[in-house]
Amino acid sequence: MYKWTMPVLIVIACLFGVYLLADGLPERPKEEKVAEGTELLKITATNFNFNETEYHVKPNTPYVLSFSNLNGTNHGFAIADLNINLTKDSPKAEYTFDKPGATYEIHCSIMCGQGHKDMIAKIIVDAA
Ligand SMILES: [Cu+2]
Repeated sequence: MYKWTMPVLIVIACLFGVYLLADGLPERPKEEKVAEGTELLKITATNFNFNETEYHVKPNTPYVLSFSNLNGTNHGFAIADLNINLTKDSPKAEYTFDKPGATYEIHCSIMCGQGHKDMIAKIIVDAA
């Protein structure tokens, strides 16, 4: 065995460590921002629930609907009456709820497993 092998390996390992420290740190999660006058409605899904059973929104206010799966299998967030379907690949939509008092049914749009049919919620547009 060459006697310089170990020192060289140690130096390479150190350089790699420095590289990881400098470059490998995960980015801090960014606060989600929406334009002024626009509201953010965050929806998350787990097995087999949405984070709320009722989402209240203000009428005639632009909303950004932002959907994410927190854990479990892949889920979707669909508002059938509004033709909105949010998934991992298209997690955002903009919508202005213009009917005060209206209620929209939400269901999971991806066949996710045993609790799929119970993944239901509502969006309720508050009175003006
Ligand atoms: Cu599902």
